[in-house]
Amino acid sequence: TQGQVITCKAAVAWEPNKPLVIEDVQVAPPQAGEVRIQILFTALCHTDAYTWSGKDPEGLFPCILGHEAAGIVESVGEGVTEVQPGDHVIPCYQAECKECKFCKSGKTNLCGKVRGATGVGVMMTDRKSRFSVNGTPIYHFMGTSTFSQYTVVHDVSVAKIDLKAPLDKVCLLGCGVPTGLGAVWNTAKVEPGSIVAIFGLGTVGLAVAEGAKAAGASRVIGVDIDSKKFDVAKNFGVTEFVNPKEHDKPIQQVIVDLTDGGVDYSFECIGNVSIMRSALECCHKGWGTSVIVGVAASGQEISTRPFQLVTGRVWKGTAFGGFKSRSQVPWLVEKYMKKEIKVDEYVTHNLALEEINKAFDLMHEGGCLRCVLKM
Ligand code: NAD
Ligand code: AHE
Ligand code: ZN
Repeated sequence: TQGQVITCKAAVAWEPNKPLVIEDVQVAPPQAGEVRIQILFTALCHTDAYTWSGKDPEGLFPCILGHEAAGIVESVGEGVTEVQPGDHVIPCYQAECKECKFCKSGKTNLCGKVRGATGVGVMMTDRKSRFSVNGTPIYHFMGTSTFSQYTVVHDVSVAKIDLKAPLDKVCLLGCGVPTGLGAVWNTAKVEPGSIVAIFGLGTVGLAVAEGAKAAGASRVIGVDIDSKKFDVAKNFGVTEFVNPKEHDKPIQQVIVDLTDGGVDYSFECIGNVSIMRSALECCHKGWGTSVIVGVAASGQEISTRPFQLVTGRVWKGTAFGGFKSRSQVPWLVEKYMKKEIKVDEYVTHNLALEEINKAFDLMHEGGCLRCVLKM
């Protein structure tokens, strides 16, 4: 198949909010600096639902969504040296070129090399898509488009992993689990003994809990409006629960009262700007730090009284938990293989690609953390 167009199945989002359609998609061969990957397993993340909803200012249609996956390199374009056909890989929506201003700064995991193309659904070299359906181009998404049996990505967006790692599990290391762990370890740098509050106990929030427990947090307060999340959250390190629906007071006040003045660290893992405010304001005066992880819709803005910051609270954000993707995803895979981090526990459902619309329904029903699709 090397050098040839591959026709395979992919779930195409033709329009916002309209059910995805399984189409025969033509996938062009990789050009210079590109890698064609056979995706074997992909999970769904809340961000896929967000872009599908039409509220993502970078959302373009028709497109192939998906960004949390694992697969095998099928072929590589000219000049690609770091991976070869047969390698097991995780596509990384946050690239790492190791050469750009961002990569060299040592201050961020963001990479500038291909971001200008991935934000507009095309590949760098010719600003075109490698996907089409009967001649109609289909946009890429986040530089990954994993809801396809074959995808083409930039070489700076591919992490090569251990051949022994089970791809149906480690696909989760493409987004949600690293994001939560890294928000704690890299962005907040939670110290032993800290009091932590987590808003939203989906996969990202539970990975924050797991990271906080590993960092030695003394109390991990989980906040969710879905009480079903509470039982499972205990297994990830959450020590106390608060359901905002059971309180009349603003939720930040409830948490301040529970913690003698506020938490050391809080994490917003929902994407709701009013909860982002609560998460900042439940932090302790003088030092409390709040990390925004959730992705909010186009047009939404955060606000608080500047006095909150003047009096020492700190507002931060994180993308992919601050992990450098190509360098650190293989390390996360090793940590999983050594049973130092959980992954299997986040997989609550397994379906086939053809059932992808059902998988999106499950996401909104609660009781579902990650649904892994077999391609
Ligand atoms: P999810 O849908 O599985 O989990 C969200 C949780 O929030 C659910 O348990 C839900 O019950 C709860 N919730 C909803 N509204 C609430 C409210 N008002 N108060 C309290 N709890 C509420 O989502 P996920 O896949 O875990 O992703 C979480 C967020 O993180 C999303 O916004 C996603 O887009 C974002 N995300 C960001 C990054 C990043 O790099 N920054 C990476 C992955 C995901
Ligand atoms: N296009 C969106 C931005 C969405 C966003 O913030 N994405 C996160 C990853 S979410 C993964 O589930 C991210 O990495 N952001 C940094 C980046 O470079 O995109 C919007 O709202 O505009
Ligand atoms: Zn994601």
